[in-house]
Amino acid sequence: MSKRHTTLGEFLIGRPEEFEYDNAELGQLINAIRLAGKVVSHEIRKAGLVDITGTIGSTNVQGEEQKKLDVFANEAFINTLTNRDIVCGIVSEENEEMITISGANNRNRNKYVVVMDPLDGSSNIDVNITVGTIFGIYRRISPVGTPVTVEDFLQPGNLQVAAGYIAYGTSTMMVYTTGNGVHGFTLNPAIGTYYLSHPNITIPDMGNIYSVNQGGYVHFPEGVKKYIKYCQAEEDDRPYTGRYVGSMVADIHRTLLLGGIYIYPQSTGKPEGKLRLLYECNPFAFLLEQAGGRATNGAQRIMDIKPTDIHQRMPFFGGCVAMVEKAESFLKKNS
Ligand code: AHM
Ligand code: MG
Repeated sequence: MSKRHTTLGEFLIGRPEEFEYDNAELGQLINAIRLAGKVVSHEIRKAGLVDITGTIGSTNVQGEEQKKLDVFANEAFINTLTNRDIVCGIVSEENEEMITISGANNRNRNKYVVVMDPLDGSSNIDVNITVGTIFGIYRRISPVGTPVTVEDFLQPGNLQVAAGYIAYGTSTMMVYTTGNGVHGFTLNPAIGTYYLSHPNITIPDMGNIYSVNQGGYVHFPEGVKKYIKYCQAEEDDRPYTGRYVGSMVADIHRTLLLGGIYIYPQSTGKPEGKLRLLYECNPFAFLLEQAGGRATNGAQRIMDIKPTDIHQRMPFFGGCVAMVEKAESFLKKNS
């Protein structure tokens, strides 16, 4: 007898406990994200076939070259989120300023803000490696009926009401949390439906993979260098295995499923690290903690940091609790 599989749509309707706030609205919002994810997934699957890879010659706010697919994904998510009367503002990696959405009849009644990296790891597209979309959702703090403000986006990650990612890998998967565990859904591209494939993802207590771009080794803080040497030492259950895709969605997805630690530290050239607090660090911190893991900047819980800028960068240490704590102990000893 064939097994009955739950779809993402059924999952959202069937779990009223899923959302702390307005179930229907947040459900619609997640629905909008899953829809845009399908559109982007479809486009990415054609990337090697049509003239869509390569750059378009413009740069984004971080001074990085934008790829055509970055722009496509950004527009797909912005359009899908704007078309529903739920979101009052968006911060995207691809837009320098926050995007204000005044909603139906310009009444500014929409309650949620979305932070997103529409296509993370996009330098990997031309070589057919996994990329992803990352998102976090907050309730606005400015009064309903007034335009969204930058303060609505500068909330600490512990106020996220939902966060997740879509990995465009060998399969397209959407993984999200609303604070009730982490659930993963795999897209069946033939019929355009996501099925619950990974219910209640929990990160193993301990792992044997460390993930860091060692090309920057000489510029890392002493504590990080010593922790890397610890990972490589032939002692106890080490050396650990090194794995680094260079696509945070793929590296964290693996870490969630197999355990391990993912590090993007500060360095002499990048004193704040590289990753963005709002739309890279915080969503993954929420997911990792919900899966039973830990995420810090080496000293402080990521989700307790009050952002000061919408594109702020932050060092990131995330993964199995024991491994992240070990890395932190090296940083503390060598500070
Ligand atoms: P992006 O948002 O411009 O794609 O940059 C973020 C990406 C992450 O996905 C990845 O972990 C990291 O940059 C890789 O950076 P590096 O090449 O310095 O290791
Ligand atoms: Mg990114």
